[in-house]
Amino acid sequence: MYFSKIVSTGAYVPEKIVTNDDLSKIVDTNDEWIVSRSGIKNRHFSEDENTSVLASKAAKEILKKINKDPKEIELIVVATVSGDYTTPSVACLVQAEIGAENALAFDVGAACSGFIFGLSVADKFIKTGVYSNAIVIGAEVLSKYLDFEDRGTCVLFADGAAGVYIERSEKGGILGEELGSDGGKGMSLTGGHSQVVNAFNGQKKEGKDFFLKMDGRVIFDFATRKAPKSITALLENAGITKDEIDFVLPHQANSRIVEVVSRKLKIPMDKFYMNMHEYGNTSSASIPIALNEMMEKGLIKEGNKMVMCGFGAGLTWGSMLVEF
Ligand code: 4VN
Repeated sequence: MYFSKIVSTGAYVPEKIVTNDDLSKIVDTNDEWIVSRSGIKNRHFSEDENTSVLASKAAKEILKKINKDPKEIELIVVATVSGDYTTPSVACLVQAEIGAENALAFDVGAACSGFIFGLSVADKFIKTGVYSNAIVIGAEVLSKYLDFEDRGTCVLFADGAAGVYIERSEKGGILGEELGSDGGKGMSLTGGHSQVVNAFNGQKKEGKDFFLKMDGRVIFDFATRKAPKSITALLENAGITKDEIDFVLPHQANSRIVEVVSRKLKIPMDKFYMNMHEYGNTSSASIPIALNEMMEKGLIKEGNKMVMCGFGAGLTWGSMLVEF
């Protein structure tokens, strides 16, 4: 059995920054409300770049750093719930755009846990010796699913893409994971419903089910219960204590949720990395955008141990222990 080591990262967010004040001009909200409830100040919204464009730009960033011929990439996994098309997948569009013609390419859809689920799948291909490297990207253009008449959700979500290049290694890298799903609560965070309308069933398209809709209370309770449980189980299974963890990188949904998770785990807030104030909640992209930022700031040193933890729509959750 092999391990998958995170060798490099890359990110791309659309240029346009939308502030809380910008939003308060079109929805009944204000900066104080958004910051105090979520920690979010700014977010990036795409003007004309779809999800595969963001993902391809992130992939090119990654390739530039590792100085590798794209033809040598063996696997591309894109985590997304906001692909340009139902088909082709975003991963296939990225493959063509970056010229990774020898790579297997497919998408994984698990919303806010998507990057962790995608990394888990790629890790299995590497662990079992099928492939020796992979690019895993989280990419979303959620702005196209936002209902700007729903002030509870449209201020939270945003657009962006980022990812990692992982490679076969004899030790280190991904050391453990704890993933799960609770479909029973799935209807508390929905979006992009495709209704069964055809020429023979007499149905007409109606309703707002295309838009992202969230029962914030249910998701908040789920996240603050599940994330600490999942991280505790992950560390127990790996035989590692909390003190040995250098960083916790949570899904960047809401700073208040992260504070509760920190308190419950008794892991101090200064080990948790947060950047939702600049990017909002970019679902699958939130963890890799933050990871790339940590890398670029030089915060992560050789041998450091990190727990990444995604949680959200599905409902789904996933924690992963990584040694750099
Ligand atoms: C994980 C979480 C969230 C989320 C849930 C609730 C929430 C984000 C509810 C209360 C509200 C402020 C906002 Cl924990 C979303 C996802 C989806 O990525 C995943 N914000 N809030 C208030 O009124 O205080």
